[in-house]
Amino acid sequence: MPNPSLLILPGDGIGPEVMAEVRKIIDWFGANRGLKFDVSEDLVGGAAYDVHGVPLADETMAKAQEVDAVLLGAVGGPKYDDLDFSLKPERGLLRLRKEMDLFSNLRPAQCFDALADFSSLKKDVVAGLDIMIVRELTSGVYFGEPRGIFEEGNERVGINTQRYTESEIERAARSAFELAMRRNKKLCSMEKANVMESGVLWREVVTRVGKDYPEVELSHMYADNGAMQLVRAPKQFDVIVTDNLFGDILSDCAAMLTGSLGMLPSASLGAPMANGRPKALYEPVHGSAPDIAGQGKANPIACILSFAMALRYSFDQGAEADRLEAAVEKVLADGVRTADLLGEEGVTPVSTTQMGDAVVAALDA
Ligand code: GGG
Repeated sequence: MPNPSLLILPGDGIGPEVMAEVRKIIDWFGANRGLKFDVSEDLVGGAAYDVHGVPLADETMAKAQEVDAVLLGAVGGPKYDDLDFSLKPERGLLRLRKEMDLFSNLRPAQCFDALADFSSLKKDVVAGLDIMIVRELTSGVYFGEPRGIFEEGNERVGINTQRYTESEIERAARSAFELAMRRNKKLCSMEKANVMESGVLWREVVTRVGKDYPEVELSHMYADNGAMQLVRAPKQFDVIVTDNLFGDILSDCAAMLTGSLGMLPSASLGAPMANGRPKALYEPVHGSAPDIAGQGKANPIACILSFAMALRYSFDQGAEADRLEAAVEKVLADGVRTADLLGEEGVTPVSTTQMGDAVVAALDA
């Protein structure tokens, strides 16, 4: 049997720094757990633009379609702010999501015990928090047409279109119900059915899909209320399903319940491939953080936990994913903190590299 294949796209800003730490973890699993991967590396985002003049080369896109999983760091940066919209680094990532048809983006927000005091909220509100946000990833206002900046009379108008078909809503909803079935059988769907037509359809379709999952307790919430409830009482939720834009915003909000945006991994999953595993791309929820890039300050945990999700969802290695997550938990319990996780007086932050080394040492322990 050939080794499973993994395409690594470090991207821009802190992407390459956090990915270097994941490479250590991948090597550890090869050396210590007999889990060897065929790893290849390529460019995405601004890094691809600098070399190829586009944020994702066709050859890289083709490779991404062939491998068992893609692991991506982050894209974007001020250097590319003035580029034509079609050439911006983010368009490389959007192309990957769209052409791989990764419609279901799983964003778990878990509060590790060691960080419960550090979250933006009171300890009793977040201790033990374990929720999963399912963000629809290939449609909605990110991709709807018409889009663009047009002349209208004597001024310009910027247009984006929020658009969802029933089948797009249905497949995202189904993936969320399936997850809910494997968790606490509770699903909350968030939209703005009070002001948006797409929200009315979203609610109707999710309700219809729910008939196939009678064991799942389904509720609906307007997304603005959902944001407030996430901050007020996040443990009322188990799985949340929402659209592309609301999912982006709500998951950043949920990140602060866990302590830092540097803690949140994600898995973007599509339809099953010939081997029965879903097409998949794994990436930290955070972006390229140009303000701290190159300073060794970035927290690599979100990217490391994204690899744990790859072990679980693409490589059928749930026990090894648990092992890696436990190593992260141990490191945090030991008080190791990157700068984004500093709150306690007298704690000196570790660098990105030191955090990666600490996770490897915890795996060894
Ligand atoms: N690792 C995530 C990342 O690089 N995000 C930047 C980005 O392109 N975000 C677009 C979005 O997901 O809304």
